[in-house]
Amino acid sequence: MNYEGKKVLVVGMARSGVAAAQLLRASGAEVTVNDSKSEEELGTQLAPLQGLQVERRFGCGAMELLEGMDCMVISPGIPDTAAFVVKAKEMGIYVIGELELAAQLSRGSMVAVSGTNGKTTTVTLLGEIFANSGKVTHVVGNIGYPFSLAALVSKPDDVIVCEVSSFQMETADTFHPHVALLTNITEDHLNRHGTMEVYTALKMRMFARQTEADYAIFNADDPGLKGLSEQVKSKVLQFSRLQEVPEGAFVRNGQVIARFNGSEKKICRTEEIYIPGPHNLENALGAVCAAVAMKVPAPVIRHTLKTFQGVEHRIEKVRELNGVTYINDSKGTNSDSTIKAVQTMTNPTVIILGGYDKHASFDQLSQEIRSSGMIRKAVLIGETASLIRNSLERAGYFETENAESLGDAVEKARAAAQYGWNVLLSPACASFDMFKDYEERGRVFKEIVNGLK
Ligand code: UMA
Repeated sequence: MNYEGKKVLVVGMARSGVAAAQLLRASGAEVTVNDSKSEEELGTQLAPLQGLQVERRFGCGAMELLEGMDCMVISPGIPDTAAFVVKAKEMGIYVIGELELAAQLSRGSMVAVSGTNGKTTTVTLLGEIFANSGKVTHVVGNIGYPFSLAALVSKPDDVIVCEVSSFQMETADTFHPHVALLTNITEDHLNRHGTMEVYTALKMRMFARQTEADYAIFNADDPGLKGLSEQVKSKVLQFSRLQEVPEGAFVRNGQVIARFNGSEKKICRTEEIYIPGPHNLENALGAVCAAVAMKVPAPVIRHTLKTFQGVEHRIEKVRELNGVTYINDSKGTNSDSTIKAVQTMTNPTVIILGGYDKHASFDQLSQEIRSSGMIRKAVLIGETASLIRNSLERAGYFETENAESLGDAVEKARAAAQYGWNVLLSPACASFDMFKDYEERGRVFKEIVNGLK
């Protein structure tokens, strides 16, 4: 699509929308920007629009701005079922998401990563692998850096590593990554997508435009992905920490092996991988597949796996105080992610749980907490506090206490923790009831913990 001279409405003026407006102006579009919040509420996030020729319409809905538009670009936080989105489509307006826009206008080879968990670690690791191989690399998308900003500067030889969410896939019709990787699928975002079938189908859209010249990578160990690799037209690679796979990456006698076009390469031993836990071994194996498909030499992959230290807010050690280790896992925004954090704990732990209600079940997590033996107390916060308490009690776990705020939760966890224990923030919920996003929640947690005397 050529946006030169087109009238485009950009809805949502947070990270994605602001970046989309910049990209559209650079492409010669006539841009109107809109947010239901007022200019005052939006505050400094509008700073990048300074000096940009765009029409500003804040503090109103998008419905009244549709007339005369050729195209509308929406942010991931806006569902495609929103009344003004449905209306725009009825009016014949071309509606796309920010990710789709950026993908259309960017240059370079694209590697996309989606899945319920492990996306951020995998894209960050891949970003380091490609950068270490000498490529100009852009790590973009759901990770928090809008793809549109990279599209403004990307060159044909660059590599773009894109973290893709199901929200973004609702409005991504021509999205076509050369390599696409699915980490796993477990229950999440049902408040928006309704059913697991819809959620899974959205993740699978990442492969829809691929051809035999492209690569589709699947986690062979994840029951949620069973049968999905049969739906794609591209070359399939798989990864597994439990069994050998026909093509892809796996572990044999403690050695990570990449098998590609029938020949095998030793990458490294599993204990050389810096990031800990079985879930991180899966992330590393997925990244090995994508890197090999992109022809990165094995020594570069090996070096990066040995040195990559993981991502902020994911099982991140904050500090030790009076023999208690405080761990920030604010990125634990769904039950499966928190289960993985619980499984990584090797000392008695007080967990802080709860947040925004995504209508998910906590029963599997509750079973894990009861059976792990490591979780000595759960301090509950946010909208879901009583839902989680009920679920834990159904599982036979009664060591719970409610807290008013994150600060109160840290105090209560601190009081309960004994020498040698952990205090783990891993809420199993999104943060939107109390914070802007999981990053803010993680930062606040770290500030509180670092302020403890
Ligand atoms: N808005 C309107 N009208 C509406 C609805 C919303 O104007 O009808 C406005 C809001 O007032 C607000 C803006 O839209 O100003 C919010 O847009 P947004 O929620 O899309 O926020 P962004 O900052 O652009 O963040 C988005 C992603 N957010 C979501 O998917 C909810 C970020 O993913 C992503 O990092 C960012 O784009 C950069 O590309 C976050 C997320 O929570 C991390 N993702 C989910 C997850 O990981 O579980 C999918």
